[in-house]
Amino acid sequence: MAAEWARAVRILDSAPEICLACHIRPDGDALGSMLAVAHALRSRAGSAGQRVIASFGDRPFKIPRILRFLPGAELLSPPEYYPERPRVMVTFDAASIDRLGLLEGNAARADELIVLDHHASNTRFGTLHLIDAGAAATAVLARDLIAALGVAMTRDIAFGLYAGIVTDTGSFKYSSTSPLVHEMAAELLRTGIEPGAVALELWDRAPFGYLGMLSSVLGRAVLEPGAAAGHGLVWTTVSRADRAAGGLDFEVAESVIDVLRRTDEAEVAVVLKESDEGTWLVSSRSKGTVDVGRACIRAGGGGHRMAAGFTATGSADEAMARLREHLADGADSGR
Ligand SMILES: [Mn+2]
Repeated sequence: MAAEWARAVRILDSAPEICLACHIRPDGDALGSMLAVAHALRSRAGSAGQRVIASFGDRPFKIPRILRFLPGAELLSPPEYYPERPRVMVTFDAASIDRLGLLEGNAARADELIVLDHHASNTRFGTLHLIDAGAAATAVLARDLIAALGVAMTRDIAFGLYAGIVTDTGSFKYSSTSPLVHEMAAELLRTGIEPGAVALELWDRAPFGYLGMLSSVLGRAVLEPGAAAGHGLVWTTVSRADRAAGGLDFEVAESVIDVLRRTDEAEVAVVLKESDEGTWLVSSRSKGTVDVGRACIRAGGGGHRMAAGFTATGSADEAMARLREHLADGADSGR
């Protein structure tokens, strides 16, 4: 692993142009990690004469509303302007190449493809892999990369990294929250970023229409005590119609799972979110007994033991039937 890091630094030190990409519909870890590294590379670009390009493969190219507070939006460019065949490309938080969306082909053609990730399900699609499934977030690896590049921590870098660790540890609530995560948080907070301001942007605000959406979505939640091998399942859907009523973007659906997962009677919580295009993005959370990562990988997606997801065309009921089947024997594995 040390040799891989040294090789990554050598590649990044000598590249005239570095192309960064995170997974589509980026979350705080994907975009935060990428922007942190973009800031770090830019800060030394003057001396190195390097060009830095950062993007993600969504069309329309839209930074999720809750992430617009991150410094560095001006460092991003739409995927249309991405080099066709990057000489050096780095991916962030993408477990497989298809998670790069419109930039999948660019990644496949890249001469050097450095994969920075913490998903156990990572398919190792690059030429160099900086992958640690034990890391709480890709942001932890991004911090290590920035340190290896010899760039000092700044407030702009810290914003992205902090967004990454709070997103992936659920504000230091998930069991991925290690002493190391808190040590890293301390290092980042010392740059002067305010945790309250980050939390407000990420989770603690929404338009009024959100309340109505939440009310309908939670009101039709279903509890299936016998599902997930008897460990219990709670689930609901967030349709386009639910969002349209309040004029809400897709990303507001992301927070629903955090309410659902409180259910005492269910080990597994699932939210099916309908995209503007009509596909279903299925998110699942486990309290630990059931491996939702394994179930979602079988359903064609990816993720971790405690948090995972997949995408489904067709109806929500079909997607749910598929997941129910995979969850039926997903209990107690790996324990
Ligand atoms: Mn992540």
